[in-house]
Amino acid sequence: MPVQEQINLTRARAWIEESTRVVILTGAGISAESGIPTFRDAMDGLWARYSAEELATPEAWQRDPALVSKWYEERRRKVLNCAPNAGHLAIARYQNWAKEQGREVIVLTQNVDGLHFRAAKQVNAPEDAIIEVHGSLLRWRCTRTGNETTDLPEPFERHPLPSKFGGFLRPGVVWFGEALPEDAVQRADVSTRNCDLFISIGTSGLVYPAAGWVFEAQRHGAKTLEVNRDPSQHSSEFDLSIRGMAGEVLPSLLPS
Ligand code: BJW
Repeated sequence: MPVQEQINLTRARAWIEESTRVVILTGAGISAESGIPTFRDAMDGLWARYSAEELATPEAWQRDPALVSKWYEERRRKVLNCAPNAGHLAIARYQNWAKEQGREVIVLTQNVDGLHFRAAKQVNAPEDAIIEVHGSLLRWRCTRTGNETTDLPEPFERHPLPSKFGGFLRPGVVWFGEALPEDAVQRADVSTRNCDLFISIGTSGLVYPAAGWVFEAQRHGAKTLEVNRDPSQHSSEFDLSIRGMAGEVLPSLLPS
């Protein structure tokens, strides 16, 4: 490992060791090593002519609900066949370690794949400290009543699926232009304002409000650390930026 990277890692470890209230914001990069394409990776196969930004909108659903339902159902099945990787597990073990020491580590994830929860289950880590700010691919919502369900046919026999409440089932994710869940935003606001260390992992920093939380933490005096494979939108504004794959960096960075 280059000397500068070694120095950064040592400094980051010291910050983590001394921090008692930590917020971790994760993005698609943390799930890449589980085999899940990141949001801004080019799509393949039948989907190559679409862009994810185009499909993840209420307008796309209005225009062609069958197409959008099919895309999310494929992604849902893929996720169910993937497993948490070393990065998810390192975070879950760190949450356990922190809990034993009376420290707080909150995970705000933009991912809709449920892998942080599965990692937490695997190592008995606290699940109430994981907040899915963009919803979940695994829960689908009735367009008429807002009722959510995880009880879904395998595979879907129609697209979109009619819900038993008279509407159709749409994925329980947050599309562009939609509000994030109110309780998630509230927990994100409180935890970012009160943390002493904010760690961003595997996110391009392009999508708000999540991309702005690091600045909120900074304004309130937190140190900020980024772990990302490539430079992100805001890399230069973090106090420290570590370049690398989450599944390789996190097990050696986080205590367990
Ligand atoms: C690795 C790695 C490895 C790879 N290891 N790293 C302020 C300014 C400008 C615009 C706005 C603003 N506020 C709001 C907006 C509008 C909009 C927005 O942000 N637009 C921007 C594009 C400019 N935001 C919204 O619309 C939000 N809603 C909102 O603000 O509502 C207001 C409102 C209030 C009241 C009433 C009504 C409305 C909603 C945003 C929802 C985002 N949803 C999506 C789709 C979810 C469902 C789905 O998955 O299909 O969430 S978009 C997409 O982007 C997805 C992701 O969670 C999100 C972030 O992407 P992420 O995770 O960063 O992935 P990538 O692919 O971009 O990056 C991966 C990174 O990992 C890369 O950097 C790689 O290098 C790295 N990497 N492998 C480590 N192994």
